[in-house]
Amino acid sequence: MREYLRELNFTQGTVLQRASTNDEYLALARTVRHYLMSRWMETTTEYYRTQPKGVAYLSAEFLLGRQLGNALLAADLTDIATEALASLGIDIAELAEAEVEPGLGNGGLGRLAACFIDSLATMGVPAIGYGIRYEYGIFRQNFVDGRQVEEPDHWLDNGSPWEFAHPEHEVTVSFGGSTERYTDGEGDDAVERTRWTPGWQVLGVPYNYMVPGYRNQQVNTLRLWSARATHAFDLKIFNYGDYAEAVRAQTFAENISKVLYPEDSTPQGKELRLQQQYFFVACSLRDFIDRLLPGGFDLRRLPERICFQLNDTHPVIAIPELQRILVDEEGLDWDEAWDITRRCFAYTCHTLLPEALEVWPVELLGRLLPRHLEIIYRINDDFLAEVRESRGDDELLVRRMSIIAEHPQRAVRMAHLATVAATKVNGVAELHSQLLRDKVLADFATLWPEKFTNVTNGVTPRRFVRLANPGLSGLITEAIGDGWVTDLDRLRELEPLADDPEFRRRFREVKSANKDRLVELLARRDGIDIDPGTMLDVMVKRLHEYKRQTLKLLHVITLYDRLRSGELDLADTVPRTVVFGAKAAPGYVMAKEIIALINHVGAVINADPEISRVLRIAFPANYDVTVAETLIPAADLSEQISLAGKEASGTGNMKFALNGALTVGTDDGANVEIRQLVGDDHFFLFGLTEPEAAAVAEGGYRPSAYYEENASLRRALDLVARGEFSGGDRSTFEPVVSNLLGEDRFMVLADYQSYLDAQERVEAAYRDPDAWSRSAVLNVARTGFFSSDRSMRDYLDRIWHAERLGGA
Ligand code: GPW
Repeated sequence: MREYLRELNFTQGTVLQRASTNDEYLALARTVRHYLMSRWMETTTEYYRTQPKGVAYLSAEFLLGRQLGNALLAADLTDIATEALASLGIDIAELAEAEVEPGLGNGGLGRLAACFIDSLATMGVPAIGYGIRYEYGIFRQNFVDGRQVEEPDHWLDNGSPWEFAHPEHEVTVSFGGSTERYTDGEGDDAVERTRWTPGWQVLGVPYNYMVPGYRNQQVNTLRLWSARATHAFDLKIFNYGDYAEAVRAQTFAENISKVLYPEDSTPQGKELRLQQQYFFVACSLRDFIDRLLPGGFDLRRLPERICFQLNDTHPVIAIPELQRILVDEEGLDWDEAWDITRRCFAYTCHTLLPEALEVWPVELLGRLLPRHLEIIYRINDDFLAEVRESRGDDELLVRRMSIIAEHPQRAVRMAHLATVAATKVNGVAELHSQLLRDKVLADFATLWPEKFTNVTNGVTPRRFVRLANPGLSGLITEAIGDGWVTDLDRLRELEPLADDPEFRRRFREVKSANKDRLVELLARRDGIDIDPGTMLDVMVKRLHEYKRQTLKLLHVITLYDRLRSGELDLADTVPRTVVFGAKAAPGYVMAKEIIALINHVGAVINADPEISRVLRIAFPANYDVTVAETLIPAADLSEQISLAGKEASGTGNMKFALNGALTVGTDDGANVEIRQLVGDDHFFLFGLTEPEAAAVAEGGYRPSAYYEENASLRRALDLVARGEFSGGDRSTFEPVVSNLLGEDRFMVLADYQSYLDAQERVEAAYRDPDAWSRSAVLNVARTGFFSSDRSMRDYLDRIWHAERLGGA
């Protein structure tokens, strides 16, 4: 309290009576931060002193979510702070609302990185996260006439109390220019070397963020890089007197960390994006070598000290960068350097969609990073020689495996580069890893079977259960103690309580209170009115055709159609609120059409005085981590309905199950493992399996056949086509309809009937609240496996072999 007032007065420069909510937030944030500071410094010095083997998680995205609640929780200060502020007449919840979440990621991939660094800190693993401090995070979504409009996310407007700039640790990063061969040394000692003369440079300034472990004295670091113009640029201002030109140059440099690319699973081959990628990995490698290793460290021993984990291909340019450092700067010979480089990297693949695999045109890469392109060519030559040696002269095979694609243009396949170099390659769920081995990277898996492994994703129970669902957390702790927060397998101990009527009643009470919280949030934030007495059926994730939001929508339209025609009795229908949350990549036209369609269908249904009593759509704009934290704990039904074989894992699916929602889902990604753990009776499975879907595709999929044969599907699609949801205008949603009827790449129509059947089972089950809550409790009890702590143990055992210091 004294500390808080001091911050308010001396740092924030205000007094209690005049402080704004933002002042109050900043003062509390600084108080907590101050409290964690000594742990942070101790953790850092301990790592430096003991030089254990650690992990550097390289990720272009860290979707952190708000920091205050998590920091208070980790420090065990929540109650103290709440009471102290209350005695000053301040509501801590209101104050926490002032924090703008750092949205430095797009979705699943970025949020996974945030969960992983939380677990690493909690488990006492020597780890550092490296990424980019985007000035603008993921755009803010608004709806205008139901259509998505993007607004910039200037999350740093009020300053962030969580970051610590370290301009004294700046790193210089080079781009462009040319390379030349030269002879180093004389006579017998003479060796041929390469010199890279860059065309331009920028500075990377690191910003450190605390990553507090849960109540364990451990605070790890997330280090995000911000681009600045070099001092040389500054000097030129004075030397040439061309002030405007120099400032322009500055802006040019700073553009690199200006904005997060908002494409998810569909990379944009933009030059600036490649600049971002190289910028942050070059800074990170330099930083690790120069600042985290002792002076004079022999880089031949680098693999004993670090594993660089590559979060998808975005940081893969780090591979030729390390090779360049070892060969060009350290003077190691190629083979020795390559052996070291390979042992320092591991690669996680997060997709199965071919269009999500990054490729960089040789022309672009060679212009931006000429030396790296040469190194990639050499890596490829050596690799293809190895392939020919072990597999004979199979030119088709060689072409398939080459790091360089020849068509449609010469380009570097980053996933191939990563796979060739990495010690281990992992997928993010059992099915996904299997499909990587069998399909996407099959040739590589044949060559190096032992390189491939799986680590099923996980989510942090601290944020997504303990913080987001205090009601459920209290109930669990009362039943089995609080050990589950860092040992989520202990949720198993709840299993017997699923048969305890009193426990189930209290579980329902919690769910109902969570729904009330959501109702309040949606009313206040979006002016959306929903009834907490209805089943909450939730589909939240990025808008992507493979995730099949349209399948959910066709179900809703069918319900609407049947209610309207009287085929379904209003009085005998389980009332539902279908909640959508989804951002579309700004350039993804079809995704944006689907958003508009959802909103238009919602407008029609919600305006119907009769039908809206039992069926409503709620689509709050700008779904983010903060909304997720209120939404997920309130959900009854979790929609995980991607076409089998397309969703690598999913992590929302885990968050819902852990918060006691039942899943309606396909046999895809981690759904498979969720269903195995919770049991068939407590999971609503539907749809084609991956082999079935592959067979259908093979045999020539004809979506129109389903349309012709299924009357209810036909009626739903016809309603859209006839303009029922677009004021009679048939052209508005024609592209969506004709895409489904013509191509339907993700087999929405093929799975429609199966999905409808599953939803009938959902409805039947929901009519028995006691049986439903028994299933819900069992979902919680049996999904402790999906803690990201367990994911980290798997990475440690299978990939990193790093040491754990203290920790839980
Ligand atoms: F395409 N994921 C994501 F693999 O959120 F790069 N963004 C992406 O750009 C990619 C994957 C990429 C997601 C997967 O779609 C999801 O299934 C998975 O749970 C998540 O990454 C974390 O592994």
